[in-house]
Amino acid sequence: MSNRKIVIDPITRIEGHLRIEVEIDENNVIREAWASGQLFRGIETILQGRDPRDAGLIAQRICGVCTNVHYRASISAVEEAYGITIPHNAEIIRNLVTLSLFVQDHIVHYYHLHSLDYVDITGALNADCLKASLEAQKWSANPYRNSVAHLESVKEKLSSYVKAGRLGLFANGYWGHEMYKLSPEQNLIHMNHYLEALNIQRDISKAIAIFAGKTPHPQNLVVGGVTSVAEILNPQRLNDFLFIIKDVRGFIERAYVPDMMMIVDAYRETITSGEGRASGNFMGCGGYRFGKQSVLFESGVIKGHDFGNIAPFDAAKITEEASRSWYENNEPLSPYEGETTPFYTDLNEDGTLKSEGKYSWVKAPRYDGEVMEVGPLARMIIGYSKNSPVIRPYMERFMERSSLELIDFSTTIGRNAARAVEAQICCDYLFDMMSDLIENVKYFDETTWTKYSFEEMPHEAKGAGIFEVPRGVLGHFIRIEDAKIANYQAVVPTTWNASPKDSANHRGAYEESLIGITLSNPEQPLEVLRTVHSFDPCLACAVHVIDATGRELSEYKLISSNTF
Ligand code: NFE
Ligand code: MG
Repeated sequence: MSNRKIVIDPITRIEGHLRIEVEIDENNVIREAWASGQLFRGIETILQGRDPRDAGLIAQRICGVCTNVHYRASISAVEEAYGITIPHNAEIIRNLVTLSLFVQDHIVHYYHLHSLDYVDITGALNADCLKASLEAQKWSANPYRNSVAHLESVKEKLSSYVKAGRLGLFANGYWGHEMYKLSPEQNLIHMNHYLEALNIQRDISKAIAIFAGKTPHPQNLVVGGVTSVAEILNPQRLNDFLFIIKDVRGFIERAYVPDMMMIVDAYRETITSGEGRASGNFMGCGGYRFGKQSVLFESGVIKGHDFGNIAPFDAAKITEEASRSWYENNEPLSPYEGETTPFYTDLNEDGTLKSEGKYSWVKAPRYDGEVMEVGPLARMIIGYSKNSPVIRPYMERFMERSSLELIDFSTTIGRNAARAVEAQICCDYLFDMMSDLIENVKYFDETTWTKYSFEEMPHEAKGAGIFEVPRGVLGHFIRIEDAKIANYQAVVPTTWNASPKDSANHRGAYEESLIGITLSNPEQPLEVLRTVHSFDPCLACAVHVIDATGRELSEYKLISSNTF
């Protein structure tokens, strides 16, 4: 039998529109893969010709999830172009908001977008609640909301959905698939936390809104600083923030991390076999200062899992190319010179992607010509390998309790484990950052904005705002001419990970991670979903602009209707 193609379109439980095609051999092993962003949108073209001070508010509309980070990266790019240094208070406020977003994003990703790839909700209906309560105590000394009565109420709620045929967002799962490995009790524990996580993510949004005014799409950043002036002078508001974060910390310690340990244990075989490992190239730009000289994330570049050999990160080595993407100009370009001119080419006659030609609205960012994986996994690996006093203790604790080696994290499950560890770190360090803010405001300085005069700023300038954000390294690059935005490019985490191939035919990280995976049932390609989901895709961020004429540029097709 010859190779067969499987098309999953759309991949759901992500942000935006992603199509995955894989080619499997006669043993159902994936031999080739194509990741395709299916929507042309982006904001970069809309920004041209505008006042640089307005870029942030527009750029944050790139996404509905990580809105804050586009806002921040954009404002920072303008600040760099103008040579403006923001006050320490402003930096801390920005960090409190961004890192709260990390925590919220990671929790939503794991429970609401990804856990059902491992948790069979129908399995939970057969759980013995007393046994489930005892099971949870194996994974945590103090499991989150774990009374038998509470677990009974969760089970009853789930049963009522099923009995009434109201599966709603739980419909169309591959329930009963042979690759679901949790016991009924473990499934129930997870479903309990799935429901609790809905409250937790709402609460973090409230915390973010204390400083950001609102979320998504905050309102508190301006070129030069932040507008959260009343908040930093009001102990009640600072306390409100900490109270929420304290609850969230409890959830991470007593639910999220223990649940991840349980998943590692139940799916250990897939870790040992290296399922979902990409090229082993990792990139981090580092950042998030606190205290006098500490930093949350380390920067660096690792190639081919060579953890002992970390090159310094240099943003000047970033290019984007479109040789396999639906844009004109195939040359690798610096983001300052980047172009966003659509050039759509057809699909094959059977509706599949062109194996050799252009096949995605996502461009291909490369570092020194090489593919890089970015995100929590990259950050944890770089931090651990560079002996970061922040990252290393958390990683060591997780590794010891789960019997994982560093290389094991470079897998589908490990990518999720790294994200859980990172959520814990970000949450814990919010307390240190708040102390830093209080000390600074109390003893040194109350400033939240660096005064500048727009008229006196250079009319020609360029700058970049480069940050670690929930899914990896984000860069906004602005070129200003005549005091207006001449060119604007956002090189986004999902653009790195979901990138198509390049002119040298190097696969993007999603594609590479899929090669070699065996599908136990090609009709229900659960293994593909798991691995792609483990990156936490956000295609809304990754793609570019609407056609100025409103012309339909891509057709939206549901080829496999039983995906979820
Ligand atoms: Ni739309 Fe994002 C993050 C950015 S995307 S979510 O994190 O930037 O990759
Ligand atoms: Mg871009």
